[in-house]
Parts: sequence; structure tokens; C-alpha cells
Amino acid sequence: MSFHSMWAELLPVGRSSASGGYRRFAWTGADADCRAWFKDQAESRGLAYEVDRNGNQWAWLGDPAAGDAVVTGSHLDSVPDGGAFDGPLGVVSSFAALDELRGRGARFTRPLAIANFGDEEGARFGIACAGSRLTTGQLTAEQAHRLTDADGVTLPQAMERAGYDPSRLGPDPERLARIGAFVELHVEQGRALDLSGDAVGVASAIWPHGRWRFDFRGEANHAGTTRLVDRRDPMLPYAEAVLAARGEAERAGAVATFGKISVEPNGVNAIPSLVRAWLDSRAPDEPTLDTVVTGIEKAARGHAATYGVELAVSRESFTPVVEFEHALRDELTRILGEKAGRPVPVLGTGAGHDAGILSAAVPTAMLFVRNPTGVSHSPAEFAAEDDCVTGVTALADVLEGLACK
Ligand code: HGY
Ligand code: MN
Ligand code: MN
Repeated sequence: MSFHSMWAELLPVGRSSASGGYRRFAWTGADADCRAWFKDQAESRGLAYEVDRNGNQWAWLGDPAAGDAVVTGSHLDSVPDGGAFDGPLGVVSSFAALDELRGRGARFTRPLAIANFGDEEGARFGIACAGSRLTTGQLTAEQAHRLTDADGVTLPQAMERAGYDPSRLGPDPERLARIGAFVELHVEQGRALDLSGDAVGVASAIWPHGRWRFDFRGEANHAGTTRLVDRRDPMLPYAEAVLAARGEAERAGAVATFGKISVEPNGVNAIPSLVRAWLDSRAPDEPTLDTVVTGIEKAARGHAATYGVELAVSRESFTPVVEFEHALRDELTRILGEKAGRPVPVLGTGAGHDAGILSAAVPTAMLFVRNPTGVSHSPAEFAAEDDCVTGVTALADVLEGLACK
């Protein structure tokens, strides 16, 4: 099955007809359809299909027990109203690259696996890369069991409803010990390749980044009869915090985003009792990130005090800076540079990935495919088909260089 036909088959799964964006959240029906698609692709190629204790899907060529496997793949879940490429491009390209290698008559001297890591975006339960974090022990089973979605459904309940046994959740050192290298192909979530005129690039590093929850607790009251001076309106310090986040990020050369908010009771004519807001912040290094978030929290506390509002801040997830393993990064740039007859760009990113999480346990690397607008986490996310096909060939070249002698 060609890249194009796999892509066309997956495209409608979990897509909103209204916005054209995707809602492929962990352990939902759309996720189940994506997982069924993955299983079908694996079995139609005669690959050994399995699901690990954390719900990640694997398709093996060769005996995993031989060890030193080369693994590729990505994720199939999305952010709310996300784009078609973030995640799926890596998974579809992995199957297409294997097809290309088989077409070349490549002889594999190491086991090869294609993986779909579950719940990379954390859109439903709030923790990004949950599947790979559980596998590497960066998220414990106890922590995972406490996660709930906006409707109060716990992660274990959601997994059980989807037919998975949550009692098995936990670190998987045996599986990780069998992996010699993990290479993830991903659509670039930026414009570096568009600006350099390259279809494919190699990742150097991932910025440190995290998620913090700000709970502004005030006093519910009538929007029409409560004098301004008598109000303890949590929306006001929240608004000031959003502006402070922008200022702190600008000063530090970082990014900070309040992208998600929940308001109680959320009535047009009611002063809120609670405004819960989530901050996503990322910076070139950890001291800078710490400065930015500390500055935002300090400003938020000052404004909360001004309006008689209580503020509680909790860090919900954090990923330290990831420097991809230099030897593997350099091997990819050598392989691709030789094929292209010119140096291939090496670029950093502010986006988190399973490759970043797995780098704590195995050598990992990433390939990026050009995104002409740089837009991501949006229905407008796009990559040209010929760039995607160039990415498949680049991934095939890398996998051949690593797994076939
Ligand atoms: O948030 C991220 O950077 C990734 O898309 N999970
Ligand atoms: Mn993403
Ligand atoms: Mn992604």
C-alpha cells in the first residue's frame, strides 16, 4: 500500500467535519479506529503485532529478543482540533519506508519495529507522552491511575472501556533494553526547513518545557448587582497573568501560552468562583524557563492579592532539555548528506516528542519534514505530498543505514 493510499485511508479518522481538525483523544473511539488501522497495516505486512503493558502498539520484523532493535514510529493521537500530520506522518512514513526497503531487497541484520506511542499529546488526561513516559518510568502507574479527564473519567476507566487492562501499567525496562536506536520522523512545527529550502532535516535538541496549572479562587456573585469594589473576581488576575506571561516570554526569548481555561460556574451573568488556567512554557534552557515561570507566578500572585483572590499554582508536567544522542544524530546527517550530496540541516525544536522522552533510556534521533507554513496543532497544519515522500525515502535511507548491512 503506497504512502498516498495509507494517508488517504487514515485521513478521515477522528476528523471534525465542521473544522477539519482532529479529535483523536486517548482511549476514545477515534483512538480505537487509529489503533485498528495500525494493527491492520502491521498484519498486512506480516509483521508481529503486539500491544505493550502501557497500550503502545508495536509491529516487529525479526525477533525482538535478539536485541539492538532499530525502532521507528510516532503517535496517532491529536490535540483538540489538531492537524493531520503531527504524529500520523511519522507512523505512515514508517510503514512506507519499510515497504521501500523491501522493494530495494534490503537485508535486515537487526530487528526492526514500528511503534505507535499512546497519548502523546495528553489532550484528554493532561500528561504529554503518557505512553512513553510510563514505559520509561517518567510517569508512574500510581500517577497514571490518578489522572482524570474533564468528565471525571479516570485513565484506568478509559483504558478498561477501550478493552485494555490498566493494572499492567508501569515501566518496561525489558522492552527498552531490546532497543538499540529509536528514530522518529515528524512534521516540522516551525518554518526552519521552509526558510532553508530543504525538504528534510535532522533534530539537534528539544527545548525544556512544562505545564503548570493556575487556580484563581474568588467569590461567585451576581454580575448585575455586585458593586465592582465588592467583587473578588478571579477572571481579573487571570487576565493579568496572561499579559504577564507574554511579557516574561518576550524578555527571555522564550514562549509562554495560556491555552486552556475552565471557569466555574461559567455563566454569562455570574462572577466566577474559580478560574483554572493551564500555562505551557518553553525556553532554550532550564534557567531561562525557570525565570519565565517564576516571573509569571510572581505577577499572578501580586494581581490575585490586589483583587482579593487566592492563587494556587501546581506543576503538572516537565520535560528537561533533550540533546539527541550525538553519534546517532551524526550518523543520520552523514547518511542523508551522502544521499543528497550536500549537508542536511540540523535544527532544534520547542515541541515535545516521544523521542525526547525515550532519549532517557535509549539513543534517539528525529527527522523533520518541511512544513511550509510552520503551523501546527491546527487544522491548517500541512506538508506537501512530495516532501512527505522525500521524507519516506530519507527514513528508508536511515533505517537501511542502521539496520541493514
Ligand atoms: O506539546 C508538544 O510539544 C507536543 O506536541 N506534545
Ligand atoms: Mn503535537
Ligand atoms: Mn507530535
